[in-house]
Amino acid sequence: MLNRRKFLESAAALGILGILPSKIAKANFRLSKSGNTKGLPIIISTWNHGIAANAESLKILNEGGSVVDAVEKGVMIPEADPNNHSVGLGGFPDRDGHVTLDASIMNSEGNAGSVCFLENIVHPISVARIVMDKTPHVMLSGSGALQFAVENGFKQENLLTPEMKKKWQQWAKDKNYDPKINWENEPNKYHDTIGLLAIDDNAQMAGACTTSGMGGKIRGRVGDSPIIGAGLFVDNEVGSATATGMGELVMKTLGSFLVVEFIRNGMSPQEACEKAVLRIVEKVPEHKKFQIGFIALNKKGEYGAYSLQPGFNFALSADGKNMMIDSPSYF
Ligand code: SD4
Repeated sequence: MLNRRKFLESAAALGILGILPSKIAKANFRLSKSGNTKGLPIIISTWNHGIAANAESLKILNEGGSVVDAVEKGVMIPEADPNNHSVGLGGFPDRDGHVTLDASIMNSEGNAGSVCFLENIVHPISVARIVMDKTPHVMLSGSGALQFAVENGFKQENLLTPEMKKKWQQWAKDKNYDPKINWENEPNKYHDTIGLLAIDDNAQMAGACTTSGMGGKIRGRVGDSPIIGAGLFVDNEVGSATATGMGELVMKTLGSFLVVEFIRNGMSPQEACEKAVLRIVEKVPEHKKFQIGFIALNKKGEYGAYSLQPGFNFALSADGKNMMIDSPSYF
């Protein structure tokens, strides 16, 4: 198990200690006695595609946009990228060749919106946002979510790009549904779900999570990402968390809610992410076969990340820099 001490040691071995601890130190922002924040905003998001998403989020904040605008617009970048094969347009399809999308969003007022099993819409996160802002509901699914999107002016388009159609046809020859650790990332270095958390310079928090889910999944399968409390949870008084990896494990433990509850009970975001991964280890016997990663922020702007397996990384935008950091892991 790679604990935080070992994580810092390995960071030192990699020669990044001079950078990383100062980043960590600077990221451990405290609310000053006057209530003003120092060093905010902070944006954190999953995987390499987080760099571009964070940059867009930060731009929105710098232009005076709200924190919920920032998280939505941030994750729209990978959603629209046809070369990103785990989110939105160009996502790896389900077993039957359909790209089906899940997304969720939460704002600082504790409101939530989500869509699941949504087809033909490039930006499920924006549909989730409208569910949150304009309806009395939290979650819309499948054809109902699509109907709602179209009624709200979203254009339908085929999300299965020619490249992914070819890859799916190749895969479908034996339809061997055998999800493995970091499975979506092989063999073409695809990257997973984007979960993005932000805290603005007034210490207001929001989060967004969007994905095409498990490639080759059974048609109709919905993962953790649109389930409030599983793939995403934001409590503006306490902190926020989001998850990536095998959604079934996150759903069985209500992972993101658990991380935020651990923070509420006094843990740092790092400790909270570690404890949530441990919960999966303790409760889900098949955990060894899969990857899970959590990232989290607390109200003070401290962040944490932890995964089950090595290989998870996250993008951190803080103190005028936007950088990738490898997460410590249980195994
Ligand atoms: C899901 N958690 O649908 C998402 C996708 C993901 O690695 O992150 N897969 O289960």
